[in-house]
Amino acid sequence: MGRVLSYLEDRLSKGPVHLTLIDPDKSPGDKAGELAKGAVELGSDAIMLGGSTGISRERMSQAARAVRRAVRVPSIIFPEGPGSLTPDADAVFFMSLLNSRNLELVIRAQARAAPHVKAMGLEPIPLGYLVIAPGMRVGEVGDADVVPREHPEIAVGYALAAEYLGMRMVYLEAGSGAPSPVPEEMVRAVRSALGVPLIVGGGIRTAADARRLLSAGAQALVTGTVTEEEGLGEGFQGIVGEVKRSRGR
Ligand code: 1GP
Repeated sequence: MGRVLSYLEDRLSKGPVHLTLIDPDKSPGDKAGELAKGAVELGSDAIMLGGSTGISRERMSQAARAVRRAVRVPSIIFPEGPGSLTPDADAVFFMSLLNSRNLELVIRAQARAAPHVKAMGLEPIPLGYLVIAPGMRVGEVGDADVVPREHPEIAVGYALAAEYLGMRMVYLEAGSGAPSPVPEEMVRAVRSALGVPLIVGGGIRTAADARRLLSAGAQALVTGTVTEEEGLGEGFQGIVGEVKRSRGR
């Protein structure tokens, strides 16, 4: 098993984790490093790099180098395609957009990217990525057949299929900036069926959001917008605080 996956699994064995998503377009270079440093000091467990569309390799590399200088926790590329890969990060969520209608995002881009991942020495973390309504921009550009919020059983089917295909984690994504996160009912249903760690992201803005998702069984929470819009203030601290608190239980 790769170093970053073992780090995450070790942390997850002790309780939930928090992942800070930094967009190298919105927080380029040293700004990404400063944000990562602050987030990790407050208790975030790893840094994800990605976000908006069209991040160039140069931008991704600069941000990854700055993050590597600033913190000791792993940096993981959250890719939008093969163009944003860089050897300056530690790992990549090697993911399939499970409910995309576009084969490009299910497997074809991955087939083109895989040899580059190998050549770069980036650790691939196999991940099933499922877009839940409303899905926001990723739902649109990903041509996702979004899972309706009132149908947790559909999410359970996809999540279990991902596990049975050998993916090591499943990510339920409501979409960056979603007005509300993935419904608790859906998180609960998926978690009770799933044997691999469950990541939840999209629309988590407050400590109360985090608390609800954690008590429904989310094992990793991803936040991006809250830091982009409010910095590392009350919202971010409240979310990370909830993750740490539920780790202590
Ligand atoms: C997006 O799930 C992540 O891919 C984070 O979403 O920006 O809404 O925190 P937010």
